[in-house]
Amino acid sequence: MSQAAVVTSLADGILRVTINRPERLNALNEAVWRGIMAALDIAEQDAGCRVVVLTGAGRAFCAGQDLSSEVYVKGGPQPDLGLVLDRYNGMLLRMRRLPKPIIAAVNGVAAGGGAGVALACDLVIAKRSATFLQAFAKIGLIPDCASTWLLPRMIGDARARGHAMLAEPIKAEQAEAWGMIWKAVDDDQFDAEVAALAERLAMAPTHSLGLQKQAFLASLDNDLAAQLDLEKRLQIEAAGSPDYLEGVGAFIEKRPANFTGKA
Ligand code: LHQ
Repeated sequence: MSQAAVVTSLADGILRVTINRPERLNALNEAVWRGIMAALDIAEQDAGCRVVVLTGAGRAFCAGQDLSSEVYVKGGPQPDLGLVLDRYNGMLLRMRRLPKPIIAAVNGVAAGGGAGVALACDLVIAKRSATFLQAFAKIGLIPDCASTWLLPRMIGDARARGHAMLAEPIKAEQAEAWGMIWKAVDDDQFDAEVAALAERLAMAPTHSLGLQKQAFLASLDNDLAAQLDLEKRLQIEAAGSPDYLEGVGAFIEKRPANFTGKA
């Protein structure tokens, strides 16, 4: 039997999603897309999931689209790239809209669409030895999987253009310094740091983190007045959650809060 392209496990509030094609550096194909979509079904529907950790098996996070299948036929009629990108676009929107935090645990190179998938997560933590590569210019393509939208907002237009047009790998430390990722950590500390971050978010007020995601996503398009209105609406909703009462109660009583994550 062939191995699953994506392996998922749910325990202690943490849904761990591992892209599992290490021999192809976890390149994306239809099976990987289906596996991540199935994991997002679990994340959306299972109240036992309070945080998602997305990572790659072996030495890479994800090398982007599998260039040996689905998108290239030597000398033949070229496949429908629009169909392939429709799949990824839908997946990326679901990730951004998921009302729970997603950690990208970048264990190695994140290239092409794989970089986009990582950067679309809420918190990106990377091994110091990992690199981010907008590989597209090397093969005559443009950055996709949200990179042209995310990068200028994250690192500014000048760096985004240089990073994409020169298609040179950026070290995790540089990515952190540029504000492209949350944190670069020593390789031997990576597993422990990812576990600690995931455990912390699994005990967080999940519902309000989902509302934060809505606010941050909308802020990228809203003007100040619209964003203030949205903050007001979402804050009123957050204040209606049991975790608000628990959080304030814990503060007053000088004890740790015990959040349920519920709405
Ligand atoms: C691969 C891949 C790969 C297949 C390594 N595919 N086998 C979506 C859909 C529609 C339209 C187009 O756009 C997209 C989005 C995209 O993502 S397009 C961009 C696709 N990705 C790339 O262009 C990156 C290609 N890979 C690389 O540049 C290098 O492999 C990196 C820099 C990621 C890693 O380099 P190395 O560490 O030197 O590893 P390697 O190149 O030796 O790769 C190891 C193996 O993995 C090798 O196979 P082999 O049989 O020789 O051991 C590679 O062929 C295979 N592999 N990436 N994307």
